Amino acid sequence: MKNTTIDQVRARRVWDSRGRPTVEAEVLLRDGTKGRAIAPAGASTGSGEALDLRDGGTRFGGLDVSRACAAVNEQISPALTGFDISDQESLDARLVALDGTADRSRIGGNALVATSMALAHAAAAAAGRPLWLHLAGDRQVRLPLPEIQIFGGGAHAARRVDVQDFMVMCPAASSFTEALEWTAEIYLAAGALLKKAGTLQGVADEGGYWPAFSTNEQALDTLMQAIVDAGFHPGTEVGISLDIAASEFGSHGRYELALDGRSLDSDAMIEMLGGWLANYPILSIEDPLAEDDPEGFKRFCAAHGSSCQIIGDDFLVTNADRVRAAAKVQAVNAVLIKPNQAGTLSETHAALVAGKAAGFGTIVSARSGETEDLTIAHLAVGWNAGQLKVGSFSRSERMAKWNEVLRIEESLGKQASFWGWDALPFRSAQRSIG
Ligand code: 2PG
Ligand code: MG
Repeated sequence: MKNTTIDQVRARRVWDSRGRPTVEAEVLLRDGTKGRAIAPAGASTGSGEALDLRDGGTRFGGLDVSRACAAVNEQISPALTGFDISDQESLDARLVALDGTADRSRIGGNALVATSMALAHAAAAAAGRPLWLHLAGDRQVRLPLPEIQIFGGGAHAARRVDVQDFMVMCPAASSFTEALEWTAEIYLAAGALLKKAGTLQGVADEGGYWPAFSTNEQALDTLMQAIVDAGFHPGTEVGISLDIAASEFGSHGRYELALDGRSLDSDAMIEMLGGWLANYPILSIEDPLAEDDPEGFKRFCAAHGSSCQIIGDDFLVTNADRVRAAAKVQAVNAVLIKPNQAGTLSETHAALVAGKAAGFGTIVSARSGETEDLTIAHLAVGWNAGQLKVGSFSRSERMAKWNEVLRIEESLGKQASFWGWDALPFRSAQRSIG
């Protein structure tokens, strides 16, 4: 008989994809079973996110995590030792109570999320199953539709262009494997176009090409050309997905587009984006307005929600209450799901469930600061989220996640099925929520 009681939780400092310190937590059970996970970190963060605990001062730009690691070793470990690993929700509730703050600033969102994910890994290991299967249980799951960055801008590329993520989605692919194959061709074609133009300058934080463009529209045109050059039909086979991350350049109803010197109010911003939606096959648009502009979100969603996925990221910060409130007033039709915005996996799952209950698209997402940690690949499949956003198609902290989903797809054999178009909320006629 296995002893699945928690013996110890310990933390160590490791380093993320931007070379910054982050927290790795390791959960040890009495029978020797282990679970391990690493906290990611955002750059374009919503003001309502769980706060990371960082040391401040001058060392590593103030980003060291010795206090967060100490919190795991000295506070979290004694609080969880002696409890059985099987009930994630009650263990997460203990973590939330131990922190005791609304913004998770005492123990730190980084300490909490690393621990919470490590608990899930330990539980799966104790059950002798991969994490995705442990989470799915008997429920049928489908492989997620990936949205994959081709150009990285905004806060991930020194604001070289205003828009943060220029991505593609391949909903007409027949499998997750095929969606990656199509994306690989498009990524290659985009690189060739930049090389020809003499503007190939390496990659941004999430592995997308550095956006050496003189307007945001030029980036869109180049993306269109890359899709065509790779041999695909824009719109029917491959669509564009944008993360505007508008909170980064907008507040109090004003939006300052640095690249072309435009200053827009909320309505002008909606009009500009509406023009893009009319001219390009954009299937999905994230944070089109700033987090403090709920009325703008509502107007945008009323105008475009029947033909485009409209995602709340900074606007909803993976918070179930905010998701329900947004659903009530139809401010978005999709929610981005980031575990470290919420703090624990149970709260993250609650936000996803609230999204599904509202008929929203649900997209499990990485952060711009990532590591080799694979947890989100398992969450996207095991929770049957429908979509997965990991960054681009280069850099191993990104490819590790895509590759993990490939392994899961292979392990499902003939039972593997791909969300494809059904993942998108405006295609709800064909969409089965589950
Ligand atoms: C986002 C993410 C990923 P960050 O805004 O969706 O692209 O960026 O982790 O910096 O918040
Ligand atoms: Mg975002």
